[in-house]
Amino acid sequence: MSTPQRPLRVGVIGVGTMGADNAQRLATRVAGATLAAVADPDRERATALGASLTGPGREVAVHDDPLALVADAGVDAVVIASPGFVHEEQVMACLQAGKPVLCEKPLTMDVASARRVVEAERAGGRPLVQVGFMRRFDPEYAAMKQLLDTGDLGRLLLVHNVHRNKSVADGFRSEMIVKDSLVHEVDVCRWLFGEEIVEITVHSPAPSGLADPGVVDPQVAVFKMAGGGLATTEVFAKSGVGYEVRCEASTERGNATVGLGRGVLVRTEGRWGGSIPDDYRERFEAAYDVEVQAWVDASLRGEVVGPTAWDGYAAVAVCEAGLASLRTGTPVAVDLT
Ligand code: ISE
Repeated sequence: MSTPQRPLRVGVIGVGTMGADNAQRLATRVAGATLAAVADPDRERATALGASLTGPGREVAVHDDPLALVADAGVDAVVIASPGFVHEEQVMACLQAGKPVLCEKPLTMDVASARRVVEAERAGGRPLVQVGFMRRFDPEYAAMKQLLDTGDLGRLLLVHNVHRNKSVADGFRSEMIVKDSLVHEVDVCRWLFGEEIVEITVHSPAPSGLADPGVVDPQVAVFKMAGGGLATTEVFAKSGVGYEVRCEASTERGNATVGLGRGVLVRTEGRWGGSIPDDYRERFEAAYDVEVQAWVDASLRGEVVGPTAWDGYAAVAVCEAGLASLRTGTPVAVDLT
């Protein structure tokens, strides 16, 4: 009889919204893993989270230095949910320690640092990085990708995305709408087409009255794909409505849409509708579950699945070109050398 494998002992860096969500997920419902440690410069918050998730047979260590968590001999693999500007240092530490890492998007804040991560991983000789583009794991998106890949609908010609947040924190500038929100659709389009984005234009329509002063919200981005296809995305940070994420793919023999509605759709006299989630944790709960489970399973096998460091790098490069386009309103070529 073979001995059962020891669970993957995971450390979570960052105990904000996504970090706390993933720590909870790992402690309570991911098979083959256990939450071993949390880290945050805000020690009080990390301690409170660790204490709330400590249970019979589960001790959660608390670090205020994220690099100490990476070095902790009781941690086999790391989830990074800290702000983007510290990702490079933390991912590099994981690579150096030879520990698998699931890093929330964006991989890093600029092309040069994202490139350093790709090169360091290659130099190490084995893939260790998965980037947190969770839409790829959403059952609806995954089914659409599978359908497109069968070829039954012919070639993919156009993609139309809608990405609306009900609201975002104050201080969420125009640039963050590109780097933090639009970056998801950058990955979706590269993945659905199976091609790189070669040019991006970010249009600045008249801003909504709900937008903070000086913030371009909503924005409309147009991606030109390497094979000549086009994709449009409305990205709206303070729509005031709810969390709405849709994707429609137009092909030679029909079209496919995801994100039209969840749960029970009610039709009564003169009315049709359902509910809209408030934020991404609810809309993408299943996607996060599948994503983290897939990462744990792959880490235990010594593999990486899903979006790679290269995907993270390409997304950063497209967003950087997107920022240049946001400033000028003209198309900007994406350089992926
Ligand atoms: C946030 O960081 C996310 O990743 C959400 O999925 C996105 O909808 C939101 O705009 C971002 O700020």
